[in-house]
Amino acid sequence: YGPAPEDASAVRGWLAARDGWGQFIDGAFTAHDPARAIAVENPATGEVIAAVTAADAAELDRAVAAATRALPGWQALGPTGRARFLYALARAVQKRERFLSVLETIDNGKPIRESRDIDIPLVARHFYHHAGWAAALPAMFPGMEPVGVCAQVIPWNFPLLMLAWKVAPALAAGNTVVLKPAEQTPLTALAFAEICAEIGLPAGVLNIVTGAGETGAALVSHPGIAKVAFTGSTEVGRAIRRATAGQGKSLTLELGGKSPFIVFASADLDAAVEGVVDGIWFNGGQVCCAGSRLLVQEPLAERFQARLAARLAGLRVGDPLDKSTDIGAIVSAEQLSRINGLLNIGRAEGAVIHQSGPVPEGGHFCAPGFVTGAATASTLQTVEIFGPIATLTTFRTPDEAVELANNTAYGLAASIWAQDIDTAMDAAAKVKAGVVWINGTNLFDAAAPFGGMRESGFGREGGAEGMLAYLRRPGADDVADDGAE
Ligand code: TXE
Repeated sequence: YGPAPEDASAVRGWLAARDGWGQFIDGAFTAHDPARAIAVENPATGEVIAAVTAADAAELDRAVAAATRALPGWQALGPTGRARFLYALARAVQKRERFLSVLETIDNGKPIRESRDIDIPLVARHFYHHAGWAAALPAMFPGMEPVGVCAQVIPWNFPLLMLAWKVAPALAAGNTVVLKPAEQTPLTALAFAEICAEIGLPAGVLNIVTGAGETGAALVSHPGIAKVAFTGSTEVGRAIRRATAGQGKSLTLELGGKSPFIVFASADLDAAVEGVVDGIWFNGGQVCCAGSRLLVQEPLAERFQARLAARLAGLRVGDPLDKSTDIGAIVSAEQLSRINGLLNIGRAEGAVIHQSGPVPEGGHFCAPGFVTGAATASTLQTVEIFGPIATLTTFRTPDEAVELANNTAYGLAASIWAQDIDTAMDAAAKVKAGVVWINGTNLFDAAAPFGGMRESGFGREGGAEGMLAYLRRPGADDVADDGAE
């Protein structure tokens, strides 16, 4: 389905029903304070659609206190008691799939096809999966206990999905949570807060506070927090690690990337080109594990580039609510100017940027593309662009491919394309990345652990590893990362 008029009007009605949002603390919303308002805009139109309140120190104290009070009751519910709530959350998300998809698209700018077919279904799947984990926990990890009150800070590229990745395992393990969504995209988190209240999730188990970086910084440093989970930029990840060092908090960081997308000569050309569409043009390239460095083996390179250019010309950039749109709006004017700034640096450094045609006016649109002629150590090859643009580089031998792939400070993901499976498997073992896909890319599943190495951070989300990040042995602090890794 595309957004039926009634879906869009339900969202508009929901947005219009409030002048502004306060914090979701202890099961209820506090009053909005216009003096601390942060405007939320629709990136496709620039229209201001809502206002949230930047949480102050007193509100953060109240949120952490509510989560602390809720902890014993949530733990006393036991595995099946908690599983029941996680199933209820999954079902409630499914029931509101259309509403949440439209809201996500209006708030973030991503195409409705993506929020409808990927983001929101994966949110439901994540809660279902972790409902199972809640029930299975005592058998799978006997003797382990929840960590305590968790502070979770998430970015704007997959707003509700990042919430699900963080909240579902934390609650399944018996922790309580204070979560801060990104200031650009807080709305689906607030809609989720309403869902929590509606299904009767015990008050204080999940608290949602809004605000920008200062709010996030104050939250993660709060003395009542036992564990911090962060997804966002490497720079902020570093700041959080520094700020929490010595506080005895457990920490997981999921940061940026510059992931290689290696196409060997034996690759199925059509499949590999479609892979690029999913790898760098999906979500406008605003994906931490985006395949942003295309490495193509020489015999295939010319045909690959021609095919890629043709595919690029066919992409539709525009209204994210139109179900035929491939590429929506970039999340904010700031992010768009960051992308354009990097492209200008690239041009000055001698790179050639191949972008598709003109983009619509009035929103933060960016023409997708790819870059040739960028030297190995140049800006476009080394800095995360976080937009719909990948560099294209050729290589001769598998060893050279691996060397180029690992020539980065990051280590989040890699995608390898080859019909000759031995070559693919050999390269997969040598590429330094937390996740390696073969003949696929950007594949996520709640059962598969995801996370990085090097400057992409540490810790895993999803699967058994993801559950362990929210558990500890009684009396032990051996799971704590205290900044001393
Ligand atoms: O991220 P920030 P930004 C990368 C990407 C992008 C760049 C900047 O390259 O262009 O980062 O994006 C909160 N203490 N990624 O500036 O600032 C902030 O409010 C605690 C990759 O938007 O890292 C938001 O909720 N929290 C990434 C969250 O951190 C702080 C996704 C992320 O914002 C804070 C997003 C502080 N000192 C951007 N400062 C990925 N890994 O997917 C900010 N925040």
